[in-house]
Amino acid sequence: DRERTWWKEAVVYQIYPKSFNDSDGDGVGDLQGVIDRLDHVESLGADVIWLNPVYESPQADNGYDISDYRAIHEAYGTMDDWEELLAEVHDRDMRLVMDLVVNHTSTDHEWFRKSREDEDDYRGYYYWRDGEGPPNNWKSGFGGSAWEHDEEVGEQYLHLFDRTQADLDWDNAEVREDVYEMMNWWLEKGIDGFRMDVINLVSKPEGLPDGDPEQDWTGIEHFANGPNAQAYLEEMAERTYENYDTMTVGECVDVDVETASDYVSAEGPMDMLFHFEHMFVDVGDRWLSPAEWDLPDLKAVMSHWQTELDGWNSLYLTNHDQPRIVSRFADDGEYRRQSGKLLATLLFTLSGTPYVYQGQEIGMTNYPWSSLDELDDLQSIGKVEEAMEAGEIDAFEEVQDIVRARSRDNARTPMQWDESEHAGFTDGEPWLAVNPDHDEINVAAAERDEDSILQYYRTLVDVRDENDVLVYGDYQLLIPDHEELWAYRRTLTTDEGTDEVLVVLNFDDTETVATLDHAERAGEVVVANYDEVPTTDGVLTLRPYEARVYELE
Ligand code: TEU
Repeated sequence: DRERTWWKEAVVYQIYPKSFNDSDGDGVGDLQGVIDRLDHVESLGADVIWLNPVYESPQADNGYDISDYRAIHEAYGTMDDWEELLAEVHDRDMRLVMDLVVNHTSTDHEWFRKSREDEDDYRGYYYWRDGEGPPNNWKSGFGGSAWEHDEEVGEQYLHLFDRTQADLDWDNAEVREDVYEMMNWWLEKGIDGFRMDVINLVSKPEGLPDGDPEQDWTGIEHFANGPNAQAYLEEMAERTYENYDTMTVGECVDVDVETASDYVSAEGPMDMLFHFEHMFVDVGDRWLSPAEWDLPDLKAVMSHWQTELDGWNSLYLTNHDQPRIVSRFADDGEYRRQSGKLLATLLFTLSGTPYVYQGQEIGMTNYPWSSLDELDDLQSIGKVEEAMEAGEIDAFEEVQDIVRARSRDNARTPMQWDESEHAGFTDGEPWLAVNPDHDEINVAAAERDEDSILQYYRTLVDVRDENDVLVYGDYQLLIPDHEELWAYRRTLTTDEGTDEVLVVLNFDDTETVATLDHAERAGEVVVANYDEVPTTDGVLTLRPYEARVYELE
């Protein structure tokens, strides 16, 4: 599907407002803080900003628990601040994509309050079931049962996430109508699209049947991609964003490439989606069970989506729910700089739209968490507490390494702007600890260093702009079984002829030699993360975490 479209050629920068920049010293990021830093986003060459939720919320899940879809969370500012942000983004010829969280609302939302009082039939807006015990064995993604008993109502309601995030019943047409009306209210304000939170969970099967108890997220085989998911998404698209020039990206938990193709094919209801298959290569069968990953597995998973998806790919290696990539997929010590550039090269030379999460462009690293009360993330806390309650562990220390490796809080430590006390994020007390390595890893230091990861991101954005083969070209994986090297060819044939590039990435901390097809045709170096790239005679010797992109002659 090579039709030229702005969102296929865009680079998206994701901003988690709570941790991006605090303008009023309350220790929490805000909209004016985002406005103050738009020059940084623009200097990267980003075309689109995806802004995580800024709506009114009790902040149990940092804004994914919405209590008013048409108001701005007070700590983030006012609707006037939001209008100013939109205007500033558009003045820079950038676009603003808002986060849409409609699988569930906060239990503080007016709809939920009315459903508890059973006012005007709002009871049917959520999944209320009577009886003492949970009606099925479904689990919350944050640990524990997916059912919460409400003493006052004498019934229980479904929550696939936190107990303060009640699942909306999308089989109720009034729910869908209210959601579409809200979406059109935002579209009329001039937003440029939506990132749609767990949007493939909105349809639950009749009877809410028990799930396989062996699944960590018990019930997921039923509530993911449910019977009406495709139909509701198509109805939503038709009734809302398809009537505007928008970009939509749906977060789809537990989706495979076949199901994904229904959601994002040219006739599908979404432009692209976030899948999770590459986010599970280092995850065991439970959140707390670590698993070693190997490069052939990561290559196989991501290559499968490059070649088998009938539709457009999103390209992401991290976000506000994932750990920092130099810590997870490469080296955040001696080879942090080379690693950050290696992973950026992968992100910008695959087929799809690249998403850069705040801090990724300066190679931010995971935080050395050492106790549960340092954490904010409901998922990390919930999973550890669940294991303690089940008697599987006695103390945090037993799972400290896996929490350090996996906690969503790794991505939520404040953005590191400079080497000052709180990394230039706030003049107050930051809501979450600032990474101690901010004295070296920060935007100001990166700006002063022509060889920084930040400068390399800027180069990659330009390289992608100048080479359509990187956007629209076919993808062919080479040497699939190589344990250390990831090599692939991109090919684009147009009326003007055929462009081919060869990408070779060394995911190891040692020098790695390989012979591979087409290397004998390697010509000009398009971009590389080491200086003095030797010419090849078909044999490539790559230094630790070395990345090279060659034109093929
Ligand atoms: O995340 C959905 C979700 O399942 C992830 O939290 C997933 O569990 C994690 O990425 C893998 O460990 C979305 C939002 O991105 C997340 O921030 C919210 O907490 C969640 O939905 C509920 O709205």
